[in-house]
Amino acid sequence: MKRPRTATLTLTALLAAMLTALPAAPAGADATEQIRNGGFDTTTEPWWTTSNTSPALSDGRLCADVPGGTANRWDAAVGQNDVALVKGESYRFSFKASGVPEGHAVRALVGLQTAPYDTWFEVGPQPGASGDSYSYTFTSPVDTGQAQVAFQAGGAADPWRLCLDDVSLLGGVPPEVYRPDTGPRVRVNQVAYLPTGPKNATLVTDAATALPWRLKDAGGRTVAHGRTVPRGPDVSSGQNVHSIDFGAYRGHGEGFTLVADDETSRPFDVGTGAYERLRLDSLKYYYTQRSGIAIRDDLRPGYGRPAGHVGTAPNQGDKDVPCRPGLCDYTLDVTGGWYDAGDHGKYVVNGGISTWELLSTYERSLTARTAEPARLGDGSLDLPESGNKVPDVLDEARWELEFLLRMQVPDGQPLAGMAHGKVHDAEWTGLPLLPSDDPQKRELHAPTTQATLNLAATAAQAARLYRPYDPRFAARALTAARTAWRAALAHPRTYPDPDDGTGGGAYPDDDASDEFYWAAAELYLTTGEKEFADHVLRSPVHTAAVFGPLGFDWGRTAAAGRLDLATVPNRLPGRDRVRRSVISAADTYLATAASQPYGLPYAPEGNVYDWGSNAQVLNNAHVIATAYDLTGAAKYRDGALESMDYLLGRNALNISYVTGYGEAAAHHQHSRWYARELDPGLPDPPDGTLAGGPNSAIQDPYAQSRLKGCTGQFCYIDDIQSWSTDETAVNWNAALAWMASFVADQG
Ligand code: 9MR
Repeated sequence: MKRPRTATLTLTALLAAMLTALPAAPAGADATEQIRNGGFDTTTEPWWTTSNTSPALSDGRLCADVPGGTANRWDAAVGQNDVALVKGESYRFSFKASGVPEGHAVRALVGLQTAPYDTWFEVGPQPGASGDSYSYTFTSPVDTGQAQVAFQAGGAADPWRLCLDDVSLLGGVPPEVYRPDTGPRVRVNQVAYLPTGPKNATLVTDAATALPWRLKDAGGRTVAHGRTVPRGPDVSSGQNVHSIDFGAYRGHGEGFTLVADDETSRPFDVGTGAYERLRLDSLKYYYTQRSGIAIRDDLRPGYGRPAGHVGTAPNQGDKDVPCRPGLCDYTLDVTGGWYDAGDHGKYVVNGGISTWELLSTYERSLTARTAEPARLGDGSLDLPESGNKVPDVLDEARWELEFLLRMQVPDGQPLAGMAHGKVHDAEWTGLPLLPSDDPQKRELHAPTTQATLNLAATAAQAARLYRPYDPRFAARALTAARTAWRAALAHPRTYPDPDDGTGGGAYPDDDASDEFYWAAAELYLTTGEKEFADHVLRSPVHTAAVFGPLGFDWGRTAAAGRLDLATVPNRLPGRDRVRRSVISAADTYLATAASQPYGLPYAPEGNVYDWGSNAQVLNNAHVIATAYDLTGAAKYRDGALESMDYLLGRNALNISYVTGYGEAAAHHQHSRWYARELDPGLPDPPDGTLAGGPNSAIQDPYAQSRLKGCTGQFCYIDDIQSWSTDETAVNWNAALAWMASFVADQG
């Protein structure tokens, strides 16, 4: 029988509770148990199991023999339905669990008991044989009487036994106050400073006056010293901070630390090697994001997996994909490309900017004074295509380009020449889920002007870059780009539906003028034709301020056109003004960085960090770095280098946002297949994976349960459930790859 709730917390009481509660504080007097018979003293009723197991009473516990050989976590489960949740109320979810043999993770969740099975809270502990106790607090994002508490245990090759006891969901508890472990108060780039580059750090302290600092080498010897500069309260973190400049030190080596205010920083190198590695790792990331091809374990040890979405059961495959009902009556082969992020969707819009930034990483190596194209050459990325005499970064980008070309509406069909916006699952799928295990129906979504122009821009850019290696592909790309351009002109306002977000992201955008500008710029740079120059020159975007505080992104693409007009050789009338606009944007970003005690060229309005802020920081740094490529002025090089410090540990959370780089680095990014946090048989994200980063809007329930009221930089949590702060995505890694390559070139 369901027990009634005894009291409702008022909002004021909730807020008071939030301010005073400590982790693991005892439940308040009005806390109410929502689970019926969580103790299993005499019966397992009303708990259910999937039909491949049955609930057995054993020593006052519920035990289930989980069969081996099922595909998904939910293929073998124990649960209880009809649990009531109140929106905004906090719950303590606790249970005891044991697993024999050990080593199996159980997915414990609170979610909707019917389709589409929304998950509001989930964890993936690995219980030991003698039993472990677990306790979590979360806040319900919904009002419902149809919640389910479930323990999913499927997906293992061999059978195992799961036992549960003391399952409890206590409502009306004070929300847990989450305090991130931020380690030592001296914040440094945990990876490396360049010997000839700037070296800055940030100290969190209440001290109002300057303090001494010491730089120590690996042997503990002081190699430099000085005094901090008090900076007062920092808006981006809410902390009181000092800055430390140890740029006068010109030695190199590993294992340095910085000591100030009785705190010792995490260790770091002074050297360039880490950036050579990061340049390659950030690009190698794309191979394991590939769809439509088996990932070879010999090329990426620990990451081998079957091809995703090629039509092998349970996949429905991307070979013959229909449109959403009523949209079209053809099917397309849209195999290949990269999975966008932690989901299995493939999006032309986000694929476009990602491809552009990878191609630009390569294109910069052809034009920038500090670059060497050989660093990105054939064999650099350990790809299946390595050895084909084509630079590996072009091989990787081509995997996506071929997919983008497949998304074009065929001749003879309505909207011929436009590009479908995206292909993804009909419904959102759960985690973890290998691409090859996704059973969902795949669907093409409506063609859009923006997608069409993403195709035009990247295919035009590809046409000039692949010409020396594969003239036929280059010609095919240019033809597709021209076709797309004409189709976009014919349908200039066919925008994506902002509500089309079931089973995949919406990528909403109600302005295509930036995409028109970008595509015209790329077509002009490749062909030199007057039609495209005219479009660029007549576009209001050409003279508009396109480098805002949030930088450029999938929805703000004008910067891509502007940067290429500034850097790729061309004869556009008034090109000098174009270059000056990049340099003056870089000056603004430098001023922003100088005003920030953490040194980042990012100060969003109202301190509202945007979704994917880490990539926005990187893209602002990309503009500063481009000003260096254009002018050779050291201040731009230094500003771009200093931006990396923030990403690699000089931040309020003392975390490196790049997996495998730095002593405390993000490694739980939201992904359906780098999901070690939920399934020990799966890997963490590969080294060189960037996390999305602080996002003030914290849209996911997990982040909401921990971070409500967070300030700027603190709106981030490294947990696989936090899809709004901690996802991986192809556009974000492209920003990292471009910058890592720039930094490596400064060695
Ligand atoms: O990166 C996107 C961010 O700018 C948007 O605000 C957000 C909501 O529309 O979507 C992000 O993109 C996600 C996409 O919709 C689906 N795949 C994962 C992407 C990264 O989180």
